[in-house]
Amino acid sequence: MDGVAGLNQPAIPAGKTFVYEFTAKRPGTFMYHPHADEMVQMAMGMMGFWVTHPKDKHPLIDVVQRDFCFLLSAYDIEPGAATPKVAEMTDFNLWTWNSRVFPGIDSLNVRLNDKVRVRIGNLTMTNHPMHLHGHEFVVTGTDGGPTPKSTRWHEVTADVAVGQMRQIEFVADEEGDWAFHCHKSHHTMNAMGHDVPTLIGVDHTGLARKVNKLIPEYMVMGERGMADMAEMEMPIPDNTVPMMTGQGPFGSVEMGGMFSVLKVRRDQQPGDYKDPGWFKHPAGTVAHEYTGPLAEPARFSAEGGQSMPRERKPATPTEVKVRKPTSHGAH
Ligand SMILES: [Cu+2]
Repeated sequence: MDGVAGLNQPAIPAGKTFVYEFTAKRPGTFMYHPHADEMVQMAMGMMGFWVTHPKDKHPLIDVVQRDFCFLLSAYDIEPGAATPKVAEMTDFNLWTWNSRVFPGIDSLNVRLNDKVRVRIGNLTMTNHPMHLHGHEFVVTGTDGGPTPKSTRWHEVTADVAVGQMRQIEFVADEEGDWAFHCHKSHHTMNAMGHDVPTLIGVDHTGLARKVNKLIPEYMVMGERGMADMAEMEMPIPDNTVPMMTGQGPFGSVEMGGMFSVLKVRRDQQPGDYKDPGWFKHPAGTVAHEYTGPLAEPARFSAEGGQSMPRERKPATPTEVKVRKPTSHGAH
């Protein structure tokens, strides 16, 4: 019944209901999605997660106090639109966990010294290196089921390839608010224009004001980078999330997409998944500004040199034609 329409079963016509019956033979984490008009249906978010728990104690499955599931999916939704574009192959603009993006996603709230399991299934069209701060974890399960103990080593990032599932486990033995996110930096951002010029280092003081007289609500990318956009919460169409946003205890978090927070608390009750609020950092544990003298950067004398000497030739005038990519239209 692990089927493809036409190959193993007739396709399910619109408005009909089909019955699938099978024996859940082994414990593990599984994903399901249609194999009919697949690209369109998955671009619209038709997919789900399935967890089979062992009936009895399993030698490779530890008891955990917290068990989280993340199904990774991606969408291409024009800012202001409500329907995903279904013909997209690689250039998605919303990277989601359980079809949610930061900050519209729950934090992972656990009790200090809980054993925590996170199951991550990837039904997007690219891989996602999932990264946890503050802890090291082991991969205890794959699509094939629980991994033998001899194959487990500690990591802080586990790549989850297309169509794969990875189950990670760790003991939450560090109190705090710990980032948990995909390590691809554009996957912790929400929809943005791709044709944004890089204006880092460009002084455009007064420019936005002048352009604003002609085009109200115009905004240039900040000279210090895109984070300016998060701080300013630029005007966006309805049904759109900001590219980067989220208000943390120390200011703008400047995140989006595949990002959440693991909150480890001493007084979180067993089985209580409620958000405990921000962590109260003990005195002396938060990074702070250094106001003492700054040393000159130490530079190695050969820095910027080459591993082999260049052939010294007089320069000849050469004409170079460079074609700059202008859009993502040619994927
Ligand atoms: Cu990612």
